[in-house]
Amino acid sequence: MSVPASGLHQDDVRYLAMRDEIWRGLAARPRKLSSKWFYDEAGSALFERICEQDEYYVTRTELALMREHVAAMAKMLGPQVMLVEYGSGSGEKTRLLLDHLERPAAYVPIEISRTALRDSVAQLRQAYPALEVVALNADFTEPLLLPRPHGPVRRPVVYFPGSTLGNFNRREAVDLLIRMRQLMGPNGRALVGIDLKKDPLLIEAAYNDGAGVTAAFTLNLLARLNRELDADFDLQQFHHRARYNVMRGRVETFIVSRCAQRVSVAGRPFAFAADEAMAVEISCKYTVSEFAGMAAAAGLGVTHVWTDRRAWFAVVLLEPHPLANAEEIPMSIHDAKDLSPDGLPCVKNEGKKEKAQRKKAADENVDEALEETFPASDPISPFVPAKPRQH
Ligand code: AVI
Repeated sequence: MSVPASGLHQDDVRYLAMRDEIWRGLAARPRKLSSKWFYDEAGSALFERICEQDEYYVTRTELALMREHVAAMAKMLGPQVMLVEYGSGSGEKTRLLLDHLERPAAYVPIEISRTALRDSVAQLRQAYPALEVVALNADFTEPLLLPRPHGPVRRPVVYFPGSTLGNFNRREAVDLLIRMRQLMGPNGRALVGIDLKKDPLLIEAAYNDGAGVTAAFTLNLLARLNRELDADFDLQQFHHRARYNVMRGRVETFIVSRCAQRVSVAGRPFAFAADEAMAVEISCKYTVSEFAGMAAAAGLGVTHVWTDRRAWFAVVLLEPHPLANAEEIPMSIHDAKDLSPDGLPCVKNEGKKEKAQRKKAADENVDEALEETFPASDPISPFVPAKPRQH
């Protein structure tokens, strides 16, 4: 375990970062906590159960799509792919891809939860003993460097299944796609799973399953704060609410206070009014052309779309815009010798100053996710290819 120069233990740094972010979210109006806090061990297990619920069509639709088209996908990606997955993924979709890829060069899962990463890597190493697996314990929304596997790599391919991109607002999603383009480099490709717009009732039911698993998943966020930040939320006094906002094309999930109450989080008091809602998740649904517009804003072109017969879900193949300026793309390969003490490669993070600036901007826009829509006049400037250099 590394000890930063300040003398603080790495776990203390993580604790303080979590505490400060949660405090900021609870102090904001409207209150807003990131859905990334859902995924502790209990939350990840609950998410697995959500995927098995009849109402949650997302997982089984994507899986069926993968089963039907994985051979075609693998053929388009070609041989000696370094498969880089956003998330820990030892699941069936990853295995389908690995089974069909021609001589995959390496598999690189990028996962923020160390335990989830360790478990999935152990399973994958067992299932694919000949495959080089290099785990990155990192946040894929941050700048990353890829490892350099031992064997030859023809192209890196970023795999981002599950419609997890939909959990980011449009600006964050475009930023993530830009990082993806930078990470994959000019010859790279990305395979991204997106949930498509459909009957609002079907979508809303998926986030309000009859067995109450999604509600338990949402409220586990409060239980996690009780466990990890010494908070005293009474879970009986809050409820889950998920509604599909048709105009914004997204499910918006809230935790609502049943009564006026005071809660303490890491020693700081917060007062909730009766029926006050706290935003905890968005799950964006796209049309293929909306998604293609976001990809274009990030310098990526859609080269193929696979969708099911009902057009509920799509897996999209992306490649860098041919005129994306190579100079703007930082070198994304580093030697895998840069290991943390427990053997997982470290990633190079942005500097303190950049991080502070980004955090400040995020604080100022804490409720941006609530305000955001998909208008044609979206303020995000589109990707403009750099002019070819004159020699
Ligand atoms: C992980 N993510 C894509 C899921 C979704 O559909 O937004 C998380 C989830 N939240 C509630 N149910 C599922």
